[in-house]
Amino acid sequence: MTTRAGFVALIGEPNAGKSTLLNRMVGAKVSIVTHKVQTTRARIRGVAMEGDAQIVFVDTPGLFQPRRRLDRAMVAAAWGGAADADVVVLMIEAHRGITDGVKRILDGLAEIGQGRRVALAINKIDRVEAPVLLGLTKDLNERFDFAETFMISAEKGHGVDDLRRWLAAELPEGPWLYPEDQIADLPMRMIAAEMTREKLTLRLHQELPYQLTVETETWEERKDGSARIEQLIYVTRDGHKGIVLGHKGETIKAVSQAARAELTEFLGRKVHLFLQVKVREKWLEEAERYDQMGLDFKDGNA
Ligand SMILES: Nc1nc2c(ncn2[C@@H]2O[C@H](COP(=O)(O)OP(=O)(O)OP(=O)(O)O)[C@@H](O)[C@H]2O)c(=O)[nH]1
Ligand SMILES: [Mg+2]
Repeated sequence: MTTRAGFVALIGEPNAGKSTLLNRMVGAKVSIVTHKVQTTRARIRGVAMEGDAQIVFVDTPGLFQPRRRLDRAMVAAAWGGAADADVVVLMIEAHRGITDGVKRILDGLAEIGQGRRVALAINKIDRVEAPVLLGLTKDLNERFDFAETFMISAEKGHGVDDLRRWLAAELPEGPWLYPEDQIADLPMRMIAAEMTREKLTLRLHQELPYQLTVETETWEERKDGSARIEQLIYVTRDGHKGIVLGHKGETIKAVSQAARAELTEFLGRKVHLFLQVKVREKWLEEAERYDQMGLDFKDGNA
């Protein structure tokens, strides 16, 4: 049997639907998704099988103009993901079209795209009419030499099978990179921290989700088969701590319940989740926090 294997990086502006597509390809929720921008912070690998091919999808943080150290480290991680991949998929939001951000990404792709196949995936086609898609396809293909264009809905699943089949055929021949039943390459404690961060991001407003990080402190396997997990939520200010806790602790309680439910489903066993909020003014400038997130601290240097 001739097997194929390789890496496919999903890149695009924040909110393009990269994580949604990764999860659909893998068939499980490996990467967190919210309606807010800059949800994904590091590279997240998910494994999908297509016939005799093993496709390792690499979800990346959205590409935008970075301001803070964390932003710069995220954007560097995203471009790094593209540079390391066999094939790159650029995801564009159908209803937003060619934004300034998309133009900047196309410029960047012209640099790293050399000798690498880049496919275009116009996502969220459920939000526009067909003529819009044709115009957008034409315009984008005039701006960049895409190997192929796909019109998809990562959320509803349209066009996703075609994209997966095409990607599988593009990968080089070679042995699989992961055991056949492995779906993600991310430590469980990080997946667990991400789930909590997703619930926080969904509940908290404005800048707060961007000012916090979640780390799994302890993970204890209990004799009864359950897992006891303690996590720390770092915030930058005392006021933020109050908001995360909420009136009479209601917010943190709701977050904890939602995260625990998802973790329980993911692990298929009982989970005891304990969340604690800590004020750490300078966590955004601490190398250890970046290590925990799976980012390179030095990438954030101005
Ligand atoms: N209508 C529609 N919404 C979608 C589709 N795909 C993704 N979304 C939504 O778009 C939003 C962003 O999705 P994500 O998968 O988190 O986007 P992302 O590109 O990973 O975003 P960042 O991690 O912030 O870079 C979520 O609310 C998704 O439900 C789609 O095909 N159609
Ligand atoms: Mg994402």
